[in-house]
Amino acid sequence: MFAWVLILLVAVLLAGCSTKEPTPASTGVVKEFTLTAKNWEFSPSTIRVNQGDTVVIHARTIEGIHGLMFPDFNINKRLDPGEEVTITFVADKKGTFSFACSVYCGHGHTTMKGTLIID
Ligand SMILES: [Cu+2]
Repeated sequence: MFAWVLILLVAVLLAGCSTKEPTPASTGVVKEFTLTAKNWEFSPSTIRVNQGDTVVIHARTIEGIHGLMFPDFNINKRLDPGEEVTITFVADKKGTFSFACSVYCGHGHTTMKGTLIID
């Protein structure tokens, strides 16, 4: 009896999942960027891609310890000297979004920001 209830429950859950909105598909276009962080700026500070692009960012710090976060894409990485961090995500929504340093790095920390434009 319990097994049947369990099977029924799993079936209901699976059916529920299949009715979810499909996430916008990637166009298959990959846009790669090399991004450096230093006190207190990102270079480049503006990244522009098209909706559906897969964005690959190779990030590193050339001065101090910083972070790199894209709050709208649930990305938050720490940048330690001598290490390259690769971030990959699909630009699945149009708009202008900000990215910023997520590790306190001194008096310029709060101004350490960049812009992600998705057309
Ligand atoms: Cu910082």
